[in-house]
Amino acid sequence: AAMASRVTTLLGIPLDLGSHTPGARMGPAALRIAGLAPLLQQLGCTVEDAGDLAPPHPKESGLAPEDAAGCLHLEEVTAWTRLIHDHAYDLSARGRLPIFLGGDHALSMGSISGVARHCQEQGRELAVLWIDAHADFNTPETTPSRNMHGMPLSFLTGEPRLRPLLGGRPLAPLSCGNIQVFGARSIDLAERRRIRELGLGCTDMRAIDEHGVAALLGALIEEWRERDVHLHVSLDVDVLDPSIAPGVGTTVPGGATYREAHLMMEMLCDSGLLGSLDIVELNPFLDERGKSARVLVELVASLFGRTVLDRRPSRIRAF
Ligand code: HAR
Ligand code: MN
Ligand code: MN
Ligand code: MN
Repeated sequence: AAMASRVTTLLGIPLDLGSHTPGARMGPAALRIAGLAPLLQQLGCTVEDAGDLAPPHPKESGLAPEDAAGCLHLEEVTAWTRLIHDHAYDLSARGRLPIFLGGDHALSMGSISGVARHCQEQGRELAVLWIDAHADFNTPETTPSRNMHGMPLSFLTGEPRLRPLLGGRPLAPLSCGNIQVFGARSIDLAERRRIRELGLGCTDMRAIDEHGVAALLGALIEEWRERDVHLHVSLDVDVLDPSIAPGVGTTVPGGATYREAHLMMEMLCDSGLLGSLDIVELNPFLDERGKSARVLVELVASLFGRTVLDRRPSRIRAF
């Protein structure tokens, strides 16, 4: 109900140069065709569709040459990051609940940095839940692929090698403790070491197998509620098992089931903390008859309040 009172803004980001396999640029169109806006409206949200951002002209990144060498399509991604940041900051300042429709995960450098800048100005703590098979915590130095969708969490935590991406805009870096990767099962060796040394929050699929979504996500939500954070959820389609979501360039076996993913969304809805959302990495070119786009839209329904029965608040376990 709290969410229904805020205007939800859809912003399409047809970016796929941060990834290896083209096609995610069609993600926003697929999510719209799968019925995202009408579904949110049915759930009581006021929805505004801001359309798609137009691809910007490439910009000089300002990265050191040895770092630039570690980044594919760097000038394009630089221009996108600045453009997305400006829109994310503006939407936040206008009190919207933005849903950033990707596009590959490199877009979160812009979306989250824009939201973070607004939160910093408001003195509001920002926490990020990164629901993903990957940790996306590489740097231009550690990346095995040079794909920038594998680096956003490094940028957002203030990695100096990537700092010039934002140009002269202020960066409000996130602390590693305010980020929680959830659902991980494919992490590079150097990335794993960085997670350990820098203390990035990370819940892998094994922990989810052993303890379940309810206990693990419940504990995170409890902490965030105590601190009344603005919660940004960054949902990477590849967290889902490829059997239910094949439409992604980087499938990894052993992903979240349909039930597990819905429970995540339902718990996040109940938390009342959601302030902004990315839906990323959907590649309609690789999908099977719209299957993955449809699953994503179903998940968003749960995140925005769809329930099976009327749940009486007293029956919802206190987080
Ligand atoms: N860790 C690998 C790399 O850096 C793969 C990253 C893939 N990222 C995504 N988004 N698909 O999560 O190249
Ligand atoms: Mn605000
Ligand atoms: Mn990702
Ligand atoms: Mn991923």
